[in-house]
Amino acid sequence: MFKKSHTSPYLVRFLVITLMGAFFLLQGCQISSPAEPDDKEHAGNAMIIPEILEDQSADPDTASFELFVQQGEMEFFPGRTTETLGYNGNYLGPIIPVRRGQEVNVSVHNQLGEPTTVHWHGMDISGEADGGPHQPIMPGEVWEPNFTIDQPAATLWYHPHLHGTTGPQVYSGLAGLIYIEDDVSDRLNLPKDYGINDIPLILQDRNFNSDGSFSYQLDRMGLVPGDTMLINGTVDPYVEVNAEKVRLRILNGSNFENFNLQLSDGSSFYQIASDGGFLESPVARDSLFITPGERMEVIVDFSTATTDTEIALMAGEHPVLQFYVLDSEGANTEIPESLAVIPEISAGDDSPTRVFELQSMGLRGTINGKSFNMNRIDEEVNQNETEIWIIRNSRSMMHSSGHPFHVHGTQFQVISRNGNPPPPEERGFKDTIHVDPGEEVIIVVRFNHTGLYMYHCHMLEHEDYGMMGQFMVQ
Ligand SMILES: [Cu+2]
Repeated sequence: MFKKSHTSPYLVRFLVITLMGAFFLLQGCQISSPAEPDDKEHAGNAMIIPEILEDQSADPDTASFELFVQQGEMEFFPGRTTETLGYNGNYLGPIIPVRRGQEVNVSVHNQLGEPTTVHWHGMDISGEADGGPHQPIMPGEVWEPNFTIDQPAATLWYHPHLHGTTGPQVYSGLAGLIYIEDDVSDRLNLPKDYGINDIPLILQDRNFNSDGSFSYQLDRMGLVPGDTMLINGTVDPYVEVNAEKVRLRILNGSNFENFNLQLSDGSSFYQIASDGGFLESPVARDSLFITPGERMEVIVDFSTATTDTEIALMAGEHPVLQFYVLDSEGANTEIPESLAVIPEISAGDDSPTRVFELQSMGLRGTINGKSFNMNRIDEEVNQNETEIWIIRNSRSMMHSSGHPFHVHGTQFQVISRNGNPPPPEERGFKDTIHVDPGEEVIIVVRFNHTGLYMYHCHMLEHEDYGMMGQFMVQ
């Protein structure tokens, strides 16, 4: 599925330039600039592409991974050191590659001086393996969940979920992606060349102090607005692409911030997947509104672009990722007319219905008027029973925040938004849904496993300050 031994054009170019350089140096020549026409000087920093975590199991039906939660250091700005946290590295974590049907075993080693958890966000999974606040990993301990992947190809993610410290731990760098592949994703002729035309984008806004350290400061409204965008842990990033279709797997990994993404030339692109996998067919988009916790996969068609094409990904008014188009064609991939068949989660007239009222004022948010209590089970749900959940964000003078509502342990479907059918991009599987003030979103949901799970606002400071509830599935 992932080509781990791929010889990239960059590697070839690097080797050629290195060999040429060695040759010229031996000749006593000075090299002023590389001879390669593509190798322009780019402003900014080459975007970091996360590693793919090695599956240590030889059996294709199982996958085994080792994650080390550790402290690290980054130089986001030259000459200034930032103390960070990361999985198997200094900042963020590797991509965990799994396949539908695989039994997955993970050993999570907590090498921090504080407890943490690892939550598999978007995974259809038992409560025990979910990695929520009830599965703390103490310093020096190892947590070994195992679970079977039984959901469609999708881009999920993992991050800490200890109650009260999720915000600061994620802010320091604890987050990573999970790629699920299956027969459907195998069959589609989509861009799949990891890091070349299938590129992850973990978007995070951050604030820094002048010494380079992170400035994790809540303002009076309880917000943590960041003035610097990191993509995959890179400040001011650029990425080189071939003149081909490029798939971007986008995660809003920010603690609090929503992003409005578009291309600098205003051109449209195609959304092919939402949180829980492929849409039935690609949806042409001019812009993407993406809220914390959400993932969207899009294809940008660079196949007619040239080396002169100037194009950037914008977040609002700000360019956040510069694309440089190389003088090479790349792979012949498609934006297929149909992507996947999405089985409908259908509810009956007698399906249990629950209402979740979201309210917040500054830092303090509640759901159904309640603040999180780990010793209280808020909802009891029957396994394999389809339910209707109504999520309301009541409008008032005092609070005007939208909230990303996230449900653990499942992928749900949207029935309606404000009484209307959901827009096409919200007709796939979802695990996180934005609800603006005054809005009502109705979802249909079913839990295939048992255990204790969370529902909460995915603005991490709202979550840490109690905008979360828990439900028991049995
Ligand atoms: Cu919120």
